[in-house]
Amino acid sequence: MAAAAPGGSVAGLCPLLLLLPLLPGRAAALPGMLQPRDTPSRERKELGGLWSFRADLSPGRDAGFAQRWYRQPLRQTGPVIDMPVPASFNDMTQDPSLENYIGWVWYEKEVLLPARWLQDSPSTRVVLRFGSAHYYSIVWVNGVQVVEHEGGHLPFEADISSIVQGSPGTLCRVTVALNNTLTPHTLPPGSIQYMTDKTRYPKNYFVQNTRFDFFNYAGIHRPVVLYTTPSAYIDDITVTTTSSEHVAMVQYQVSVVGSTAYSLSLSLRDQEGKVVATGDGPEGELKVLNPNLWWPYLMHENPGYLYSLEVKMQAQVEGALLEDVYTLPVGIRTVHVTSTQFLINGRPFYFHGVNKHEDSDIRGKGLDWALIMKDFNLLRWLGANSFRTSHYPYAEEIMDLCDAYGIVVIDECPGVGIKLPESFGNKSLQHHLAVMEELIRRDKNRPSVVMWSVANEPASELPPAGFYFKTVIAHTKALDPSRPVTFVTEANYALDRGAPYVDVICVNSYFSWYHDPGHLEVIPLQLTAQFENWYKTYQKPIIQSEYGADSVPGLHSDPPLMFSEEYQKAMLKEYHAVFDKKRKEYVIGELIWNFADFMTNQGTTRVLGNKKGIFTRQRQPKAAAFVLRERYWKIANESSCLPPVITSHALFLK
Ligand code: BDP
Repeated sequence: MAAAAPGGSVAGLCPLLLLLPLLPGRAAALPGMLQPRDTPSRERKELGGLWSFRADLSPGRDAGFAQRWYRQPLRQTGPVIDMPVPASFNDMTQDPSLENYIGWVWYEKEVLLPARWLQDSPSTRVVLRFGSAHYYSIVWVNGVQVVEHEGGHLPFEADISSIVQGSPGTLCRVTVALNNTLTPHTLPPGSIQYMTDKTRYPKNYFVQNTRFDFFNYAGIHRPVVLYTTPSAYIDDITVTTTSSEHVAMVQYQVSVVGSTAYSLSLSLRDQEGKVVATGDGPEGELKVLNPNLWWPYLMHENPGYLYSLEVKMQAQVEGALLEDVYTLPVGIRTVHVTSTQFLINGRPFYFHGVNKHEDSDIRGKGLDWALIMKDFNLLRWLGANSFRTSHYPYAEEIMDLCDAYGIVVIDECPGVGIKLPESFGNKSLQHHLAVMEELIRRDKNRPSVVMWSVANEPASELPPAGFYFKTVIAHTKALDPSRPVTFVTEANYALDRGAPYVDVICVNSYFSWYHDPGHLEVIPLQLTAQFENWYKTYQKPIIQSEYGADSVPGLHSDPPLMFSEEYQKAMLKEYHAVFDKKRKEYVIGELIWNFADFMTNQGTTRVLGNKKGIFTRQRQPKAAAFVLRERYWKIANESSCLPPVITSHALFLK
């Protein structure tokens, strides 16, 4: 959304980026990325709290590398400030240059590890894991580089055993260099623009242009943990489920690293702790009689039913017997798409939900439990059964709650703002494929995830978009044949080159807002035509994946004028009337833009951010929230497979 400033020129090569090491091409198969859990064989230590922080303010932003800040405690390299983790750094001080900082920042934490983690060497493995950091990360432990990772929103980790076990009793120093520079080939893409007109800009002046509509927060956004496993360990587990009337099958695959002489045993427990099926070996099938299916919120009186799959590995390593245990929550459910319906467990599912952002005051995109809980309580108050992770993967902690509460998720990768022709080239494509691999590796076992979204509003009418999306979608389906795949489009139905490859058409439109602003009366005609055109062309079910209007809370006007709460309400009602006709045919969902107001770049159409929330950024309802609440509960009552009418959301609050 950031416009190119006049008088500027896009630099061919940006000095900031010369510092970004090039990662090797995609590995054949990624190692596992199981969520760290405490189990009888594994321990965790959270590294949250205050870290030392230093933005590299040198002209080339490269002093940290030139002076090797990772070789010593950061405070010895120059002035540091305390920085909370997890959190974005941008809003943490009163300094506008940190708010808008682009380039390398440095984080550091010193931590003492439990002696038993270090003494059990070589049978204990110590791993350092980041839930996410924006965007390019290089990590050192005690001055030794252990990992680098490209991209925010997804986890990465490093085995640091050999470094920490060499010096027990000493502090373990974790140093992170993070760069939030975006290029046409990162996801999301962006570009650095140097302003060379000396009469208008100071020397070396540049801005980062992005084509997405949220503030580009940066920092260590999700928990950093140290955890242990035995040196032979369960590396990955993949689970898929099928079910017929009284029997379900849970197919599993387990990979082990560190030994070839191992045995695996599996037991699946229900919520009472009763073992309902057992298995052994690295792959197989568990048979569950009369299964408790995983149902979406409001579709069943006990939504989000999760079994626990306990996987036990025993391995011989150099004469010693090592045991590793990992417990994975498993929901049994199926997903199918027909030309007019989205079926979960064979029943039509209608998405009545929201689009969200990871965004809040002060914390930016940093994980915050209080905010997470408030948001889930608001979602359930609203009667929302689903959301899209617009426009990037959300924290694992959020996804856990979707699994547990039965909130259905369209899981979107950070493919937002793919607009420039150069962002459709091979380099971008390879990175996009790698990001899909990382996303699927992380979320493949989650019952709440019913569909992958590979992008939001790309320039899908451009000629290279056809091959690009054909490839990304085919790759996604090859990695996970069990889920439908989509991307979210705003292109004209007749010009879109990616739509032939999706399973569900997800379309965004802002009639009476960006188009014909102020003219609510055009909505019935234009929205009906939108649906009919798409359906006629593709015969695929359609989700209205975004629609909305900004409203400034407390601004009133009758008749409704743009930006008033009344206008947002009136726009909703016009859209809803059309949805109600078309959901009898092939429209399978409506996701409001947006759940809550959120911060964006500054611009002439943004008043301290995007105000299309039905809740304020502080999570207070606007008038539109009550309209949606009434509607969502009504739809839930009509479509519920429960015998009694659902009258209270309290019934469903676990
Ligand atoms: C849509 C984008 C979304 C924006 C929204 C808006 O997908 O990210 O925030 O427009 O402008 O096109 O409010």
